[in-house]
Amino acid sequence: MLYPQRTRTRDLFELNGVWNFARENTDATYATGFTAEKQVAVPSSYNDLFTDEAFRNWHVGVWYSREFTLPRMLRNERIVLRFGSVSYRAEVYLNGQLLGGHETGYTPFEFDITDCVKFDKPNLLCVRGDNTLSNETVPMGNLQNSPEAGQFAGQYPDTPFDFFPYAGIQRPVAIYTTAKEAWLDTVHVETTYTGSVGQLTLQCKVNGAATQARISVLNTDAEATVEISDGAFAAALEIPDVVLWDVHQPNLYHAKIQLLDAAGNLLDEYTQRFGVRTVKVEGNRLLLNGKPVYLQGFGRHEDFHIIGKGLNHSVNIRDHELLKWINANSYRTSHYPYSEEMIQLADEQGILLISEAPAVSINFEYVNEQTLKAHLKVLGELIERDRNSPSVIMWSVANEATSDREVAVPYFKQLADLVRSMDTTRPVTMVTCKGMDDLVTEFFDVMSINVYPGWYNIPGQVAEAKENLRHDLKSLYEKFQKPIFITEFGADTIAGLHSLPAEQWSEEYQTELIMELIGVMREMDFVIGEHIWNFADFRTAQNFVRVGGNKKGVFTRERQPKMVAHFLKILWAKPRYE
Ligand code: BDP
Repeated sequence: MLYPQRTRTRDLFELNGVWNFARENTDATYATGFTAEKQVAVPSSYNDLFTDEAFRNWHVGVWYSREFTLPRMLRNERIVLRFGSVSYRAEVYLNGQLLGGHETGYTPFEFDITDCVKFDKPNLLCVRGDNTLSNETVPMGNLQNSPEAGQFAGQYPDTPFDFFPYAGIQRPVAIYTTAKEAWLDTVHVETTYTGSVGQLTLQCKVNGAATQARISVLNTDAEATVEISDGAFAAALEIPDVVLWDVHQPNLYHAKIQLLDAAGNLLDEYTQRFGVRTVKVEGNRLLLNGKPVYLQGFGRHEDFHIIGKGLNHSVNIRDHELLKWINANSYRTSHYPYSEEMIQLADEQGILLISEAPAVSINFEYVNEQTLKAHLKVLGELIERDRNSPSVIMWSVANEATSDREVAVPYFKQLADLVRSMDTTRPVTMVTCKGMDDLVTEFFDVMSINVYPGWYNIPGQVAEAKENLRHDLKSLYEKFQKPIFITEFGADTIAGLHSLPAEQWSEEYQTELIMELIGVMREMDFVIGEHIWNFADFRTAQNFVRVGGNKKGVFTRERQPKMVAHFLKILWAKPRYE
């Protein structure tokens, strides 16, 4: 599915703004219109907008509605309604008619509404959202397990993961048009280079009557015209004197793709952005354009006051500003696909992303075939969505599954196989907390591990925590013989709490622990990256270990630095490999 854009042949407008909102708490029919309980913002999570606890923790059916009018000049166009994401599942009705649904939040979906849209009066759009999680959703939820039976069990709302289950229409809603005769459906870009010549391969799918495709890479001499057959075409182009995409020079190219009919008339035009770069794992190094790169940065969340996980360009800009300020070069989109707009910013600003499927805390006590089906589906949608983004350098298929159980083995093999069948240009990983007991590391290029010495184990004892980490890293490497990426480590810290000598929860403790553990990681040549948990403090479900959320942020939830940020800024100013 393409990201929507306005071109010579396509129109685009957003349906964001203020919509009507109601919880589904009667037997009334909502799909043909309903009495609003509240007004709601789109995009936004609905949970923190209102003052009533009942709205905040509401996770079953909710309804959104609004009207829109289409101008008559679009009468002869094909009209598409597109959602950036609705968590967790959506059903969409236009003028009372069911268009369809989508499951698994965090990925986009769209409907061709050409046949049911009206031009002589306003159109009524009603969307049912539902964030009920179960053992068959990814992520899982409502497992009703006892605290012993799984991670983060027994909290409210009942989620086995450590972030608030925000919900609603959290990303933009748009209408775009194409010509009815023909339109470009999908574009897959792959790039490499030989010497100073960049190589671009395009694989595209097309609908309708176009017979030829003309491709030109803007501001270069690269162009090609190819035949379309069976609704598809492929093209290979060369870019002389290529400027590679890199962290310090995130150079982007634009491939203009035009679909033509037999008489040479333009039917569709779309511009696909791309960067020329290669990424691979070789020995104990992650190579970007053939050069080793050490990942320094964070695990993160889409999370902010009031809007929850709603897209907000200002917050995104501030977050990337802070990443640049602190000299980070990368982050993981823990624990789900972030907005398309955020990935685009990373492409533009040269930030490396490990793009993660929304499979956090998969517990094999509860997994069945449906869980695997949902997991494969959303992983496929994520790869399809982000595959053309140069900033995405690695796929992470899951975070902290109970991957020490035999049943996890065939499950993760299928996930790794799916990724490799779709994309052979990026390494694949799975983030584990099972250490030496992990049974699925063999399927992945990099062993990504979450470790909490000095916090969940060996609390308050930095020297012992270091010794423990040193020992564990050595044993893991000896056993698995893979480069190790530390995807999480850190300490909850209340901004403004100080203590000398350092003790848990103080800014001094977070600083000392993080800086000392990094020292140990850097003793090991096989460690390819240090990602601190977390970039910023974030909201969680309620339980007795979280005081107003998770406080492991290096920045506060307001995006101001804690003490450790200043130390990291100095350390990270000097790249690990020259
Ligand atoms: C890990 C999880 C992460 C949590 C973190 C923590 O991957 O989602 O927020 O620990 O406990 O288990 O802070």
